[in-house]
Amino acid sequence: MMNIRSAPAVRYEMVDGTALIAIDNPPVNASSHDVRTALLEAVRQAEADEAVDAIAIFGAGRTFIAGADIREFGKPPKDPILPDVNNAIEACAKPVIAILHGTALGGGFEVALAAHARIALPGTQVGLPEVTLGVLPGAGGTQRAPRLIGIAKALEIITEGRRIGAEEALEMGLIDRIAEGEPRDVALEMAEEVRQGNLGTRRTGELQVSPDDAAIADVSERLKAKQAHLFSPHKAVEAVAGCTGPLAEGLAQERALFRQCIESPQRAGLIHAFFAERAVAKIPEAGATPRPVAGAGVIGGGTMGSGIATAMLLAGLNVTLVERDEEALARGRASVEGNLAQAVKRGKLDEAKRAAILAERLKATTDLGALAEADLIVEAVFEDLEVKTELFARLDAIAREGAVLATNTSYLDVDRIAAATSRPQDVVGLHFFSPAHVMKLIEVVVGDKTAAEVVATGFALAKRLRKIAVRAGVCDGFIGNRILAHYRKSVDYLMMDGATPQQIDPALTGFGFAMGPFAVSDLAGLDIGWATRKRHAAMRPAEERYIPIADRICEEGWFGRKTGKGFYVYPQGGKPEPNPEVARIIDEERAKAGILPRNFEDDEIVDRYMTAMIAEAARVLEDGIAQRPIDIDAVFLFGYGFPRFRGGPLHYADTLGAKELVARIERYAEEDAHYWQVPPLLARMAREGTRFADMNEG
Ligand code: T1G
Repeated sequence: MMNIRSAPAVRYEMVDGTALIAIDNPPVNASSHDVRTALLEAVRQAEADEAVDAIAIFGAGRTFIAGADIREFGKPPKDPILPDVNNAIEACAKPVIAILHGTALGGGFEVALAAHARIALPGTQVGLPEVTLGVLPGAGGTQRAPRLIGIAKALEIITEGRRIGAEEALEMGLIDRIAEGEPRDVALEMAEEVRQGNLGTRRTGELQVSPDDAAIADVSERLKAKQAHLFSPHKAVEAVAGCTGPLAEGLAQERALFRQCIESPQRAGLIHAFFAERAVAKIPEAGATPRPVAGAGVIGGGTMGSGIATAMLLAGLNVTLVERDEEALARGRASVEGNLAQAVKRGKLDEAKRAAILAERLKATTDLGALAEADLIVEAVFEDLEVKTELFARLDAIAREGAVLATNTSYLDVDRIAAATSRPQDVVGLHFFSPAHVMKLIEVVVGDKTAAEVVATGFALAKRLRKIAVRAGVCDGFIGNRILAHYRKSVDYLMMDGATPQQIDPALTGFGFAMGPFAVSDLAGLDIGWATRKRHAAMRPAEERYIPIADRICEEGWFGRKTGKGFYVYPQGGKPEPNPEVARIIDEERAKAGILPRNFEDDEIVDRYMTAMIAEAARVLEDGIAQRPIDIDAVFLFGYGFPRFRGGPLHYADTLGAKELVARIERYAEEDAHYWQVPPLLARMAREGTRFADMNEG
């Protein structure tokens, strides 16, 4: 065995004529500058070594290269850039094989495409997910993938950015073989297969590809319809379209288009969203040991309770569902069964598993005592402080020592609920978002006395449910609903002052929201907002502008989609139309208030809406309810349909700058000084020239 030379991030070994190049850059072998430099040098060294007649590249640790190092995006590129490394691999005079395992994605899979053959271990996933990060395969993927699988298939996997399992990749022609064993052993075995002529090798770039203008036109049409507001998928199609010419020209065009994507604000937003999803787990209690949770209790089988129970069952937990009487229990159980049937329909679960879950892991009872042994109990009963404190007092007498007692309240005071027990340290808020078995966000609401390992248990449960937990402090509405309650008023004011719901909603979907605020209210049920406004009535400051339009709609019994009428009317199976009655009510209320309606441009609608959201988010930060701006971004990205390519409200705020935001608020304050107030944090940022991004470290 020849000498082993090592370089940062790459290990080089020569064994019986095979050069073994192991990428070793934990945690995911991202192709950082060190990796690219050492990989290129190792390939050159192997090519020059007469004793070498085959070269194998594989990953150490849990995966092959999982992509470019996205922390380098936005910084000046440092040679060797990955396209150059891949071109050297492809041009190598000796056979180069790539042994894939784990998740060979993006630039990692592009290294594999430049190799002369690709072998995957079972369970490997490959893919070109760059568009999900606002870029495109920029290291040869748009040129080499079509040469292996044709333009149509390449366009599909590149514009969808999906992961492809080893079997499907083999069938498509993206890989050449699936082999069992450790990557290093498979590398030696496959090198021998090449020597024996049992494994063909060829340069992907030399393969011909047939033009397919129809596929390009189809995808372009689809993207225009579905993703008009996104930037990189269209550029990816343009890059692939160049693959029928000489490789060098196609690669040059790909590089130019990739650089355009790198410079786009959408890339910054999507990368921020990628890191936000992971940053939120960095909490003060991260070092605490979560309590084990095998069996959970869910109290309340309504929409939330049955959704929570479903999410837990799908994650493998045993669940005891408790309701107050047989009739409610039957409804709750039926909701869980319905949710699971939907999961089967969507292909998320097979029929046998569904049956097994219902037979073995779901218990339903009206006896609260059945929760005596539960490791964690979540209540999702009626949103009333008295009801919840009474229930927690009962649980205190029933639950075993060390059980985590969680409330799913969406705004009530978790400390008041905890105080109803002798164990406030075991009480935490787990605010799920509806539908609880679909929405990714959970706000973990930490009470004054909540123990660190109880917080850690909430985060561990969220991970197990494949959800994203964000740490929140106690206040009315925690992070998301508190901010929503504030900025939602901005559109009521706009409606009162001259805009209409059917102008406001499209202005905001044009910004990137999946739905406008009035359509969302109709979907959620106008009665919910009505109840919130009634709850706040006693505390509402006299100076606050109150808009009675939604109340009047509710007084007519129009609660939105569920009653067929709200801000919009919902004809059976037809498209929603503006409710003409609402226009009448708006006119009446404007007349009563002596308001002469004025015109609003879409941009001003968006500016007011976003400025109100950012202002309240700044106050949530000042009050310590959210740890960092990135936590608030995560709440809105994963709980409120905030457009992912914008990165979240505070990432978006940084694109405007604190000075601009303060100026806007001061301008709007001339109409309404109570609603439009400059948060001290924002004023300070404007003075100091700082950004929310500066507060995300640590
Ligand atoms: N670059 C830098 N850091 C990365 C990274 C990457 N590509 N991928 C993951 N990390 C960090 C992540 O932030 C976390 O850090 C830790 O690794 C574990 O990640 C030229 C331009 C690979 C499936 O899109 O999908 O190649 O929080 O918690 O759940 O054409 O990470 O511990 O500090 O997610 O096991 C294309 C992105 C890039 C893959 C593993 N590649 N990564 O999931 O662990 S663009 C991707 C993932 C590109 C080329 C273009 C997942 C994973 P920390 P994790 P995981």
